[in-house]
Amino acid sequence: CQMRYNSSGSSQKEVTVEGKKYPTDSWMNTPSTILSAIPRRLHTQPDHPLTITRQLIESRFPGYRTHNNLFPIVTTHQNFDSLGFPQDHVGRSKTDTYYLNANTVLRTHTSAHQADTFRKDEADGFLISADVYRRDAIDRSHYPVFHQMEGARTWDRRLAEKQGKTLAQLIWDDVERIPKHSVEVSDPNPTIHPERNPLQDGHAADETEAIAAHLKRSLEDVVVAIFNAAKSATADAAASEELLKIRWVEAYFPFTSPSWELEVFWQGDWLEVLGSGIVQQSILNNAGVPHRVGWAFGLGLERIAMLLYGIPDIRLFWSTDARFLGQFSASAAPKRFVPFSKYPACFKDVSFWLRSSSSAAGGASPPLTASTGAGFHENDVMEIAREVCGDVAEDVRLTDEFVHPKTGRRSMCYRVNYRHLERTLTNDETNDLHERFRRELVDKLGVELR
Ligand code: FA5
Ligand code: MG
Repeated sequence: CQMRYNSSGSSQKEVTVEGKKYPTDSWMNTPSTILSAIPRRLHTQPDHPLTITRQLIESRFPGYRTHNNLFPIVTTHQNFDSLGFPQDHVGRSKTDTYYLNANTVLRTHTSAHQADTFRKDEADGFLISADVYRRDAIDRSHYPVFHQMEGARTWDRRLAEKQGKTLAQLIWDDVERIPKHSVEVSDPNPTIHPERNPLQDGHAADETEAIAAHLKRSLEDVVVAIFNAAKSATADAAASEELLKIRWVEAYFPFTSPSWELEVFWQGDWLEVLGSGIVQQSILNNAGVPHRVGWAFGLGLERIAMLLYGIPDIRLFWSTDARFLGQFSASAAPKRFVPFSKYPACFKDVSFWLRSSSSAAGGASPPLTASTGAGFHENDVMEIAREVCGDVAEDVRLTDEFVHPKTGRRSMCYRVNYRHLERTLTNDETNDLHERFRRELVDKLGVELR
């Protein structure tokens, strides 16, 4: 593992990505390690588990147009404004998003292409699969580069008129065409809730109910298909008896209302696999298709692939080790992933004092949050861990935090779980990584080690 953090990136005047030049400014916060993921295009590599998963999902949406080669560098307009993100939304912050300059980001979600696709492509349905980039936590289901599939289905109101049906009737007819399943789904909340999950102006309740039914049935069909494929991938009869448990929960997105997330019970806990909802009419109106109304979803392809194959750690998708890649084939039925033995983990703690902030002395201390103290944000700790340790950092978590009663200074303790996916780390290697991690925390964040 090499030190590749390039803090002088921000003083470079421009950056070139696949032949395209982008001017950089004080917003530039994208390390070269992240840029180097762009050419990988895992979701289009033959026989890669993400490609196979994508194709399996695509096969559940016949007639939807697919887009798999959209470039990841987009404008803040595409990523945020076109979707109605307010100016002060946390998603826009440098702590959460990789910027090249004030107007240019690595897309944080495939929704960045929604408006353009509605405008360009008057298809009833489309699916966009792509790599997305986020400054985020480090653990076995989160990675700073991952893959999403965006799906959308809209109906032309004029078609209902032509057929002499109401829009709701037209949509319910389409709901009937989706394959039925017998899995019990928990969905305790009303489709529309006046405060928490409101109906949009100009949408009738019966239309929204029909669109919601189409959305939910379509996505349940995907999860059931994946689960059935996963079941037949398992030789172990006991494991294949496992029941699929799924639930819908209310959600919020600036670009849909009402909105829902779908969760799947996985390894003893609920795993969120997608966000979805009724497309904000303003997006369709601005895209020149005001006569259309419909739904959209965004799902995490890694999360689905982990369910399908039993892949235990999201870092594995980036492996070029034949012991990983050799286990997947698009031309054969999926087989459950067999880990090539688990190498030992090594936990190490680092404790430090934050730079004292002006508000820290006296005054009430803010509660435990990711962002606390003078400009401190947990995602910066995560990024330093990634930059110093690469994929050897399996998990980084806050284990302790307190405020000194007299000085008001805040102390944090993080625990890093070091584990190589392909071999055993030596003690010297781990100690060396941890020492470099500690030094970088001091250099980059100005913390004081304890
Ligand atoms: C979104 O990104 C919305 N754009 C989804 C959407 C689209 C909503 C269209 C409505 C309409 P969210 O941030 O929850 O939402 O991410 C969607 C999915 O991506 C998650 O459910 C999860 O499966 C996956 N995901 C999110 N963060 C990570 C990560 N760091 N690593 C791996 N997968 C992730
Ligand atoms: Mg979410």
